[in-house]
Amino acid sequence: MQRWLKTSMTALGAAVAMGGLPIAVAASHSPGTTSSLPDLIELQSGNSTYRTDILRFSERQGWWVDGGDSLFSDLYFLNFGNDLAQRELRLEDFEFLSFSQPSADRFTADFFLLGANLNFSLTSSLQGFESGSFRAVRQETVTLLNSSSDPIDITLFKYLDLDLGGKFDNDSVLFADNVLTQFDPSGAIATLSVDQTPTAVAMDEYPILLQKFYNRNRTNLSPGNDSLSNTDVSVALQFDRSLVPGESISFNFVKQISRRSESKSVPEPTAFLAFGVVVAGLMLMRRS
Ligand SMILES: [Ca+2]
Ligand SMILES: [Ca+2]
Repeated sequence: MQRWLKTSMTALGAAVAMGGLPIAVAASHSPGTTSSLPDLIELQSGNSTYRTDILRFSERQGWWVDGGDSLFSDLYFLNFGNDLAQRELRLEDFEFLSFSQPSADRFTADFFLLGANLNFSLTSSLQGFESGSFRAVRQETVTLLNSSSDPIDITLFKYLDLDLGGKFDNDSVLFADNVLTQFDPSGAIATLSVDQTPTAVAMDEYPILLQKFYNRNRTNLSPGNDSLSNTDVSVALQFDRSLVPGESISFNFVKQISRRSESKSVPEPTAFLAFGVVVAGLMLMRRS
């Protein structure tokens, strides 16, 4: 039921084509790495599966924990310099460099942009746990390297939409001390922690934030509410940074899905079965 962007993508493509973006001209692929990026990347570990299109919003991506699907969007955008007419870039605007998936639970994708003056590297890993634990952890590191001879002012955005408990319209979220916590009435709870302090954190009802990243205007989030309740929440973090020549910066994001502690007692086999039926019913309702 995350239904909005499909039709907007065509207009978006036209906007990109007309935008005159500073996209790099040529790529030289490193030996020993994959020469193309999969449309959909899948990670698996223990009780959890993560499926993602890292380039663009996709309804096919998700994060499954013990069979329950938390519709999941996790996207990055970048602004450069101070030209207000230049909208932010998406990963699909970058020049693809390499992709590797050394194991079922990890991948790395590398890009460059600005005429190869900036490298963007994304490493993503999944850690699942024992079946029935309703717990999984994803770690994601974004590294930016200024390989030019000039300073680069950069803004990194991380957009996040996680629909907990199989329903998208009943979540709440709060941000404090660089930790974002999301929860819903089912008892499902998710956290995102980051080792860098954001310039701004915005939270809003879907799809307001996503529209900001997919329209033609340059996005600049302003610090706003630090909580939002009982709706289809989505969140964006903004990091303003400046990189001198040769400088790199890394952002480490850790996302965890779990139940509240009072739900962690091992359920009776019959109760567990009933819970599974409820979850399956919710998924069917949402997708019908
Ligand atoms: Ca929910
Ligand atoms: Ca949501």
